[in-house]
This record gives sequence, C-alpha cells and structure tokens, in this order.
Amino acid sequence: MTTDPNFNNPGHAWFPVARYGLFIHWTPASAIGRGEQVLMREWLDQNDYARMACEWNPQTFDANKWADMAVDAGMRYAVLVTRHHSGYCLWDSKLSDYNSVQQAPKRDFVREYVDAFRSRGLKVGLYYSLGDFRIPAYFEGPRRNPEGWDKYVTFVHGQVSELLSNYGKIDVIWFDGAWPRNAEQWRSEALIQKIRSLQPDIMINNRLDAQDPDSAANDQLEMPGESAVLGDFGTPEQRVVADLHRPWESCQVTNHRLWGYTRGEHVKTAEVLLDALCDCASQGGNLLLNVAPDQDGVIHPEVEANLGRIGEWLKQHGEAVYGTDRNGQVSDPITYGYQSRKGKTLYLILRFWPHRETLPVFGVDHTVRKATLLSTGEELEVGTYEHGLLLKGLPMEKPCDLYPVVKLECDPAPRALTCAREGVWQGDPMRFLGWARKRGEGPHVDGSW
Ligand code: FHN
Repeated sequence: MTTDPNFNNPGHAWFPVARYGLFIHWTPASAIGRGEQVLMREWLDQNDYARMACEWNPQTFDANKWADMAVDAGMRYAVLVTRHHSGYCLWDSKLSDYNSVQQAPKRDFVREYVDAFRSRGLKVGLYYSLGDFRIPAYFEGPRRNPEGWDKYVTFVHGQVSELLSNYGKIDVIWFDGAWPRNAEQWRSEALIQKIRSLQPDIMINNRLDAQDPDSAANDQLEMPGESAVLGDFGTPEQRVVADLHRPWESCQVTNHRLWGYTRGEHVKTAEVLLDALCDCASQGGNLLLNVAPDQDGVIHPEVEANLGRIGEWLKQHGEAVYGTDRNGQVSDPITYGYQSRKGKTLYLILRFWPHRETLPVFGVDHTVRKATLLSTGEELEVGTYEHGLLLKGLPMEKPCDLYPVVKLECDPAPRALTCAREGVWQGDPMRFLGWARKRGEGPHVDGSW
C-alpha cells in the first residue's frame, strides 16, 4: 500500500466516476511519422533531430477541436504529453529553451490545452517524462555521474514545479520514463511532497519508481517504472489488470502499438476500443485511450469517427460504464460480453445479439426486481431457469449500434449462483454424464461405436 498520507483524498472521488479519458501523445517526432520514440529507436543524430524539432511549427493545431472531440467521445478527462523522452517541452519552460514558446511555434500549447479542455468541463492532466534521451547523465545514472545526475534530477523537479504552478488547477500528473532509476534516485518522495503542496487534490500516477524487474512488488506491475507503493492510481499499459489496492487506469493505443503519430498505421475498430472500455468498467477501472495527432495537430479521421460512435453509445448506455464498482462480473459473461455493476444494479453488455426473444443469463441469482433494455428503455419480463435468469421480450433485431445493454435492478445486490462460482464443470465433469449419455456412447451419429 502507498505510504502517502494523502491516499484516499476526497478530491480524488471524481476519478472512477469519470472512467474514460483521452491520452494525447503529440511531439515533434510527429513530423517524422514513425512513432514517439524514433529518436532513440532509430539512433537518429541528436543534432539533426533537435534542428528538426526546433523548426517544427504546427499550422492548423486547435486545442478546441481536440476538446470538442473528447466531449463528443464521452470522455471526462484528458492527459497531454507535455514532455516526452526526447525532451521537447510544449510549455514556456524557463529551465530549457527546447520548447514550443522559444522555438518556431511561439505558442504555449499546454496553456491552449488546459484552457480549451477546462472550458468544456473536462478534468486536465499533464504527462511528464522523467527520462530524457538527450541527457548523458540520464544514461550514466548517479553512480557513474553523481554531479550530473543530481543536476538533472533538480532540473526535472523544477520543470514539474513549473507545470503545477503556472497553469491553474491540474487534476492529474502522469509520470513516465522512470526506468532504470528508482524512487530514491529520482527523489520521488520529496517530489510528491512538493506536488501536494502546489496541487493538494491532484492525482499522481504510480510511475515514480523503477522497480527491480524481479522484485516481489512487481507481481501486479507490468512496467518496470511502476511502483506498488507510490502513487494514487495504477497504470496497467496496453492491458486490463485491476489494481487491488487503489484506483487504476489502463492506458491503451487506438492503433497497433506506438503512441505517437505513425504515418499509414491502421487503427482499431470502434468495437475493439469499446471492448477495452467495457473490460475496464466491469472491473471498476478507467481507460485512458491515446490519440496521436499528426505534425499539424490533426487526429486521424477514422479514430475520431470510431470515438464518436462510442460517444453516441455512451449517451444511451453510459450508466453501465461511468462510476461502476470493482468485481462487476457476477457470473461467467463469456457467452455474451461484459457485466458491470453499480450497487444493486447489474448491467449486461452484449457484444452480439441473440436474435431471439429470450436471453438466458447463466449463473445470476434470482433477486432481479426489474429488467430494462437500456438501449430502448423497454422493460423485459424476468423469468428463471435451472442455471440462472431467463429474460423475455427481447426484440428480434439488434436495438442499437455497437453493444446493447440490459439493466437488471436487483434487491438484494446480484449474486452468483453456485453453478457460476464453480464454473461450467462446477468442479465435477460427471455433472454432464447423464446429459451426454442420452445420445449414446459412441462417436457415430446414432451414438454407436
Ligand atoms: O516509452 C513510453 C511510451 O512512449 C508511451 O509514452 C507509454 C505511455 O504509457 N509509456 C512508455 C512505455 O511504457
């Protein structure tokens, strides 16, 4: 558990209710179009890259368009990358002239972002990379270059203070790039105290400590930069893993793997993106979904269209996603999709439509008082069968775009029947013997050998 006395701050209550945020990776590397880490991944000449970055000058960027897209998508907060591993800053930093105000754009993109998103009622987060691929002391570390390392960590703490002092109330600080250095080497405890003094209600993620990959604390962590102790929320990356001790947020891309703009890369379908959101909501976690604007700040139109479809779906079905509890999967949802839960209400999120008037709900007990097809508002008849509920009165045709949702209002709260708790075999394959023997003993159609 965290040692931070600020844990469970009431000012954090918005986070699980918000559920769904926009991650934005936008750096000068977008002008190259081969991902956010092209400088290091392709061993590019540092000075050539710096010249390109200093000349990078987005022509059509408009933070209001990003904010409008986030609202239409049903997102409730955003996290903008202010400085990635290649070191370029999107704000008016006094500690480095490698920034968008002192170089070609002459614009403070962080200011434009926070103003645009706040004006639409969205919470604003800032991503900051501790690591910087340009700085030799970052690679040498404190043992080989103690003076250089100390100078660099002081610089990092100073830039974080700039970001949390000059742009109003910041709701999330999202660190990254801690590896291969640990919390002691980053002076993370002191940094957290400074952050809390500047922004008392801010949420700090768990990436201020590069755990030893073999350490026991890593059992739930995927990234070597994640801490099991420091931070207000967990950050499973490209996967959904519920953090058992604190809020958590899965960060995922809208394409195949890279976070920054990749020219010609394919994008995930709306269904795949909605799967990620429902998977998180069914376990009580958030989804931070990444977009990678091109060099001019334009978001891939197919990504925008897919996010818009999910936004329309959320208008009708959002109660099944926003603010849901942990452990929403009451029974084995594999037959139709996801289950999410909010107190005594269970939501069935159906990835495919049965095209028949009844829907068996395996393994859910019989405490349902009312069933509603959320997609249309129609009430359904609630029956039971040996292994669970039998809902009746469904329309033959799928009632909405993407995933229809059935709302089950229960009293008391929904529970799993024994058959669900023990799984299909219920621990004993003999339970299926009589059922199989009715056909015969052998492999031929008539049951013979
Ligand atoms: O190396 C970065 C990567 O570029 C991206 O920013 C992701 C986002 O979570 N974090 C690191 C990889 O884990």
